[in-house]
Amino acid sequence: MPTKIILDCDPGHDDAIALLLAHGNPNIDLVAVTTVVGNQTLAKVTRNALSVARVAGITGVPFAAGCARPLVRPIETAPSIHGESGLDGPVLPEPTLQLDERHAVDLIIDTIMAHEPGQITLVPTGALTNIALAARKEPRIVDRVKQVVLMGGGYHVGNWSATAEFNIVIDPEAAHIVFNEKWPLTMIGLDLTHQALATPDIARRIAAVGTAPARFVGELLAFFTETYKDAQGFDYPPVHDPCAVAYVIDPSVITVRKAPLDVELAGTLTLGMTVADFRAPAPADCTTQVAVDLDHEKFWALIVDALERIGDPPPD
Ligand SMILES: [Ca+2]
Repeated sequence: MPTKIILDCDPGHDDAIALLLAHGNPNIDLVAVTTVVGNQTLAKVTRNALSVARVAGITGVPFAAGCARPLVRPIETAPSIHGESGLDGPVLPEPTLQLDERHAVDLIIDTIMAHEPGQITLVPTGALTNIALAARKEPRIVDRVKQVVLMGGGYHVGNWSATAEFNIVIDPEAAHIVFNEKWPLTMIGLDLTHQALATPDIARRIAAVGTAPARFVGELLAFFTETYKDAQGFDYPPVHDPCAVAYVIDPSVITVRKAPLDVELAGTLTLGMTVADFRAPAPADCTTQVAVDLDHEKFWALIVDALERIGDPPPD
């Protein structure tokens, strides 16, 4: 049985690849896609999600727009990494899917409540604004989801400040809510995703797939490579978000370690830092774990496999 997931995202180059992986992998049943302000404004990331849906030939999946600003803080976007559109590089096709009329928070709640407990996995790859509001609006979802596998945070390094990662620090209050609910939560943080580098060999393997979606990914990676070089000093870009989807597909791709987690809200130097308590052993009631090691070959093989399965979607 494939795992049912809701992808809550802010496309975003790596979000787009996460969406393609979720669509193209047979172990995933993508039941909803929701968007949140982050890499760019809500309007831009929502349009980007729908454009990626068209590229990948995704139909029959509800897409809903969510929160247009963080809970407390002003909007902070990431054009230095993702460009003015949020998905610069390839030509973005005009969307053909209609947005679901519901707010993302309601689509998330409705989807979880319409399924038996333990059926839905939440995969947030942006700020946690929608997920936090969903947990507050309908607290019963916390017991009903199977698990939360999120891209965000890190236990020894930041990228938007010395100590904090972008998805967490742009809405730390939302992250605090999500990290403190008692659902099983896996933090796929920078410690892990900085191992998911798109090297030239990876780009060649993706190009060799030879389809329109693979060319689209190639163009995304080409842009992402340049901005990560200029803005963050990386030789090759870390492709964060699909790591969370890959863990849901095959947990053997990522080694995890159980540890209590929390989000710093009061620090002057550490706002938005995700703090992992590695004093062993983790308490028996600990529901959180962090990603430690990536099987790079297995991870990229999943991406290439998904692109091969997607093939060239028929024109709509
Ligand atoms: Ca993202």
